[in-house]
Amino acid sequence: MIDLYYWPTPNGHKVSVALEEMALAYTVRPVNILGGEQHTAEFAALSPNTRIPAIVDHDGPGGAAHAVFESGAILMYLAEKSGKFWPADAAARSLVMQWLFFQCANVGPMFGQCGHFRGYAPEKIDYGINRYCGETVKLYGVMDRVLDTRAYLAGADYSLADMATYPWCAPNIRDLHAIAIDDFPNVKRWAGEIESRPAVQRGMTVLANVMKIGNPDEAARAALFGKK
Ligand SMILES: N[C@@H](CCC(=O)N[C@@H](CS)C(=O)NCC(=O)O)C(=O)O
Repeated sequence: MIDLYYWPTPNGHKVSVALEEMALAYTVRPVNILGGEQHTAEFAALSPNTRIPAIVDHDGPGGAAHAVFESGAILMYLAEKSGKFWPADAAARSLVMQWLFFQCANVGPMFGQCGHFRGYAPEKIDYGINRYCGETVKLYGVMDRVLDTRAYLAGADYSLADMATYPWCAPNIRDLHAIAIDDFPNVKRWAGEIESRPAVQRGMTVLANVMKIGNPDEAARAALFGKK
């Protein structure tokens, strides 16, 4: 059994979607990041950067419990464990890794900061909005061009790269980032295909009732963005 330390955000959704896609049994352990639960010593022992998601696989390598933090590393661990979405062909696997790392190193950080400066910063700072939302639009262009040449980010098959990237391109997140999706028709087609997958629908709705995007109150703002 796998414990999923989670809150319903794009980085959390990457892992809930992957667990559903791979049909791995899991128990959700909510970590209310608006209430500061990510800052407990217990959680920091699992996730040293005190961010969700994290997992504990109670049947890990050698039968021992194994904790994993960082969503990209979690997806790779789960793919290896399940033998699903882990191409045997080295070139195909390399492509999946390239686009998974593209998500972790570019899409996540830039889209995250775009959302922060557009939706959460207490003052409107044009420099931050222009810098990060400009990068976000640029990254939509990169994805749109690659998706003009193939069905999914890493090739003809749906992969870990798509599981990692889609939650950051879901309709409510696009709204937060003020993305005009009709400007990116290939991303629009790709996102539509992914959101019709039953496992994606299940993964994207885990604890969906507990969090709405935007407008954190003062306590949540301190938990998320305060001095740590
Ligand atoms: N690079 C990390 C990023 C994780 C991350 O930023 N998680 C956010 C939620 S989407 C979080 O836990 N924020 C709480 C905080 O910063 O205190 C990953 O991909 O796992």
